[in-house]
Amino acid sequence: MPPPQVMTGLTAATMVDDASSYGLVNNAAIVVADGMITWVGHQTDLPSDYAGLEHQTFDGRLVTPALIDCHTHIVHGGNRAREFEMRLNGASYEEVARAGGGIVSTVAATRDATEAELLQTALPRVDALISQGVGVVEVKSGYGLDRDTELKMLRVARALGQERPIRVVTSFLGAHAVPSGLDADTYIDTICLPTLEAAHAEGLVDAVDGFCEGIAFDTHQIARVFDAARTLGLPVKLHAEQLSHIGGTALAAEYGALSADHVEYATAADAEAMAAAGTVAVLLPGAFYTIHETQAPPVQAFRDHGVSMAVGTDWNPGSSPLGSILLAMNMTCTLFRMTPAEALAGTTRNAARALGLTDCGVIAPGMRADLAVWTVSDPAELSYGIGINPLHTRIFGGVI
Ligand code: DI6
Ligand code: FE
Repeated sequence: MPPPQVMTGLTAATMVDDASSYGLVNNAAIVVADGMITWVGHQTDLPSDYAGLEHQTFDGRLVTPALIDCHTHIVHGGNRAREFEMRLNGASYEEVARAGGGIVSTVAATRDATEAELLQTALPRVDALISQGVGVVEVKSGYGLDRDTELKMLRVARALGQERPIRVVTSFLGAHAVPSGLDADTYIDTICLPTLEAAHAEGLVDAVDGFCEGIAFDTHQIARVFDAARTLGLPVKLHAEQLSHIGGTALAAEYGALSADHVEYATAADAEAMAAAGTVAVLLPGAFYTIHETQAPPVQAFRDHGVSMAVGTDWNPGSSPLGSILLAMNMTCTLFRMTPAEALAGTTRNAARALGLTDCGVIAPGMRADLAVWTVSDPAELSYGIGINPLHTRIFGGVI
């Protein structure tokens, strides 16, 4: 085995749970062996067996856990620039959806694309995230709405993790929209649930997601999808309370969901239920911004009840064509009044939690050596800058 790597000259934002904000360690050193963090602390406390090894110094730069984008739809065909133009001519997101646009138009483009084409268009998206220090990306299906295309999307998602040094976590989002020509219940019974079983049998599903909304599926329909997930032993998460309050968050909490996402219309009672269930609130300011939403998620209620908050890009061709996790952090501060420390926790520790991952998201012994080194002196700079990328080095599994 190669000798441990010793990194010095760092300011470490460890993001460890018991820290009040960044868990900062000044003049820090980190030791990595076999892809894992084995030691972190003040450089002066470095154990003697490490102190004698060659050091790689970072000149006082900030190191954070590698960022985690815990909510994306980066595998999809086509784009919806035309719809963007329609909305700017006055149509609402719901009107666009009801007029046959929206998700279903991306479904047509995704069905038409080959697996190779989908991979080629998704890779630059992954590269953009990697260039911003991302080490884990969640990728959803949901633009197939038929068996073959849902499986194709999930295979492409898995392939992204083979083609690039990044960890991919998949979510089966068969219950994303009702395909034209079917009613929602028939779709769930005859297509969505059998496809979930097939995808799980191929090892393509890490979690099961749904879109609980007036324009998609109601709580009873989502509950059937969640029951199927439970039978298969898969964790669940949910797009809930994005455009209206119809009970998705409470349902998610009832099923012990990893996360409830968007949650603009969630209430204090929902926050209480989420806290009791350990369900993470995933905030997605890119969608809020794009669709001109005015109802901000109840951030203060989440704080008051101790709900963990994560932040994602929701990168998708319709409601959030946002390819920057750093910009998502900035937006969650400016639009939702989260603090920069909460935003960074939202793309590290709490994003890991939203994906059910326990080996990343903080800098601590025993964690994977997924790190991001930034040319900034204050961690608040990561959320403060708009369209600025101060990444110096990303380290993935101990490899630069
Ligand atoms: N909520 C969203 O914001 C996206 N999906 C969802 O369930 C929208 C996806 C799209 O418009 O293509
Ligand atoms: Fe989404």
